[in-house]
Amino acid sequence: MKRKAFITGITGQDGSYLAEILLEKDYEVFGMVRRSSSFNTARIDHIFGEVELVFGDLCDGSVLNQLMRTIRPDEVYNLGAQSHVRVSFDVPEYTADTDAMGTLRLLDAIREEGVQARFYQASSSEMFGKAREIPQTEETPFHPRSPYGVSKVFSYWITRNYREAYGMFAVNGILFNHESPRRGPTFVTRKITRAVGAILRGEQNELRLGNLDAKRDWGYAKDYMDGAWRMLQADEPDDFVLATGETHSVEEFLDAAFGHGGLEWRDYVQIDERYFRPAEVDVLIGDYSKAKEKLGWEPNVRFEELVRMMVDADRERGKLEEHYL
Ligand code: NAP
Ligand code: F7E
Repeated sequence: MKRKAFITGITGQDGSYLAEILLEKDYEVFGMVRRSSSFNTARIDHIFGEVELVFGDLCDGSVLNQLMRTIRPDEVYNLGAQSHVRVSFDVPEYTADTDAMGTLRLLDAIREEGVQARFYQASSSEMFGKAREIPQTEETPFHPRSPYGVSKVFSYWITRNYREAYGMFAVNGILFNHESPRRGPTFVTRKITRAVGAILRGEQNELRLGNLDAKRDWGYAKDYMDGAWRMLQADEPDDFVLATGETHSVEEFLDAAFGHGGLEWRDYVQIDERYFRPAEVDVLIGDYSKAKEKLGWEPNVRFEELVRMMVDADRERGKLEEHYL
């Protein structure tokens, strides 16, 4: 019998890569999607016939219970979230409902329905926020700096609590920023690489950005979803950092991306107050040695290659596809 996996957030960047990885491993893949007035499945259209899509929402507990009862998955990956940090300041209550309470609803649906599923929670380096040490490990204390980060801290602890209280195989993947040509267009990396493509095609002549000094540990989303799968195959449930161990500023990303397109970013970039955050996370850099030791996981794609991959994809992309991705 095929193993069954249930993914929330299957229409997102990570969900689309994870679905591909699980299909390659011969899983039966169920993905929860939200009803939308416009198409929201562009990232998974190429595997449309191979996955089973079901409607639901992390804010709707009764549907989560019903889905767990009827599907009875072997593995549950909770990737669904209002994942934009800046937007979480605009919609804090909705962010907490989805990103914090949604995790509790899903864990409790698994428990209530007596489903023997292994559970993966998409935890985030944003939980480290105003980081207490460099680099950050599984032991670094949290100091979140946004409603998004605070919600993810709740989800981290409720996942650990269900593991400790009910013996569930429930794990946190503490993932540092990970990007790809499928990254949402309003995150800074993709905003930059899309702009390079559009400038080279003569469609754009300005790029408005916020804080260029922030530093992030940027990896490749597909590598990280392989790590998420490995966490659920381990002998014991545990929490793991996935990162590259390198940090770069937004300015360095601009240098690399515009440089790869043969452009000088200073000719195009304008600083715009709108993109600054009420509280910022200045520097993140992760130590992935526990994942390397216990899961045999390492990042394959590093900063320079990631930037080139994203710029090349956005250079080639036609206008229509660019609109959807
Ligand atoms: P993403 O591209 O923004 O995708 C988010 C997904 O969640 C989409 O499928 C979205 O559906 C869905 N979603 C949003 N609100 C929902 C709700 N109320 N109920 C059910 N589904 C909902 O995010 P991502 O980059 O793939 O990240 C995946 C997960 O990892 C998220 O939980 C994120 O917070 C976390 N994470 C991401 C990173 C990173 O660097 N990418 C790092 C650490 C942790 P629609 O398509 O309908 O909007
Ligand atoms: O910002 C700065 C901004 O929005 C990165 C999510 O996947 O990773 C992501 O969160 C940095 C910040 O990602 C703009 O101030 C400058 O310092 O690309 P971002 P994020 O906030 O790090 C974590 C790990 C997650 O868990 C989240 O889900 O770039 N920045 N100018 C800008 N950021 C944006 N978005 N837009 C700008 O114009």
